[in-house]
Amino acid sequence: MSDKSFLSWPFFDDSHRVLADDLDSWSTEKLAGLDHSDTDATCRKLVAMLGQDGWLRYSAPDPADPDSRIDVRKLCLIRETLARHDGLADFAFAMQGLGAGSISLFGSDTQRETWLPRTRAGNAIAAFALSEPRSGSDVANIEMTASKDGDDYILEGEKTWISNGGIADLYVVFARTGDAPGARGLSAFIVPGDTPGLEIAERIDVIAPHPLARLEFKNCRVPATAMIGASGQGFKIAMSVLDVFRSTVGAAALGFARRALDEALTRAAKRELFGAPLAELQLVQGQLAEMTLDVDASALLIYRAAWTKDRGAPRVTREAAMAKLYATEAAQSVIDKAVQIHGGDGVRCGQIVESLYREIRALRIYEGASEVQKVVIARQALAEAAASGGS
Ligand code: COS
Repeated sequence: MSDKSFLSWPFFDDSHRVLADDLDSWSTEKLAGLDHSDTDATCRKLVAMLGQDGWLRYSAPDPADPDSRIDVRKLCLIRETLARHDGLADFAFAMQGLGAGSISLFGSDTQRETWLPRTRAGNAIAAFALSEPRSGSDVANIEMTASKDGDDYILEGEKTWISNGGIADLYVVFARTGDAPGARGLSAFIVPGDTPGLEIAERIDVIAPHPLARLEFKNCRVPATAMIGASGQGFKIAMSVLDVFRSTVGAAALGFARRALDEALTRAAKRELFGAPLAELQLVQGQLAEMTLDVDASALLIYRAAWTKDRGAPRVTREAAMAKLYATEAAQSVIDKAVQIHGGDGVRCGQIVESLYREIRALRIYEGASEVQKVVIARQALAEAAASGGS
């Protein structure tokens, strides 16, 4: 049983506590024993389940409800809880939010009304297509082009490492419209998965399987109405979406770390060594203490970032970068310790800590590698110091 005491922290209200409890019960009932042998099929099934049972309604606001807005604390609680139960379930939920995020935050009424009811119901799978072979961390260097042709744009180029690539019904694609060099020359487009000229060039296998692909766009024509926001706004749209969803990556890492800690605590209490439970060895106690501390420190940074955004801060770039950086790096360390406490069983295929060890690794890379988060944090600290006259 995971520690739930954090739910009484002042970042949350009763609606958050009820959500976390209800989803935990749902996950225990619905995710145990899920067959993962066919990743695409399982992912589709998970999106449908999450949609049917109402969890995806938190991933994008309801276009029919003017008061509906993204609650980042709820997104984080959902990712943390799902990740604690099943990494692919977390992925399925997260990508619906990230994929639809540009439409939720910047789409026109028509775009929101067309797509969000479908992503919220789990009837349309969404993907966020930003990275390219030569621009993963350096977004301003995107090479893919979108050229105006009458009332249309023609997309040419490549995207890679695209989560849900191959199974998505809609891709939000960032391309160069040439309004200005660098970051100011990008725009965002909604591209339905069956658009002629969009091809799945390669499926990419990774150590914790989930749908992932390289996409090619050749003479791929979309109407000008597919553009999200204004021409040239693409970089800011991408960054603003990442500002919301980066904290949730930290939350997923936190879910993995909590599960690893739970597994390690159980193991340490049950497994005997030198005539006593492992838990009585002070070296093991030291590891358990560091793991518990890492979990709470991560949670504090994540829910600080989420609460700050929910309170209406226009930008939480620094808070979200800290949450993602700290929680993903800490989770890697927590899970590594859990593997060590499990001894040989820790690296046995099929063990929970073994799969957590594979699941966590990508989170230190995607949606802004740890090094990018450090750049973001340092730049802001330097800018603030310069603005206040330096020290
Ligand atoms: N929200 C809104 N606007 C933002 C922003 C944010 N979070 N971050 C930057 N901007 C704005 C800046 O204010 C600047 O605007 P002006 O031109 O009006 O001054 C503009 O965008 C360019 O910003 P900046 O100069 O910081 O851009 P850089 O090219 O130096 O890029 C990093 C900065 C490295 C931080 C950015 O490219 C990044 O986050 N990279 C990682 C991307 C990523 O997560 N990739 C993984 C793919 S998604 S799975």
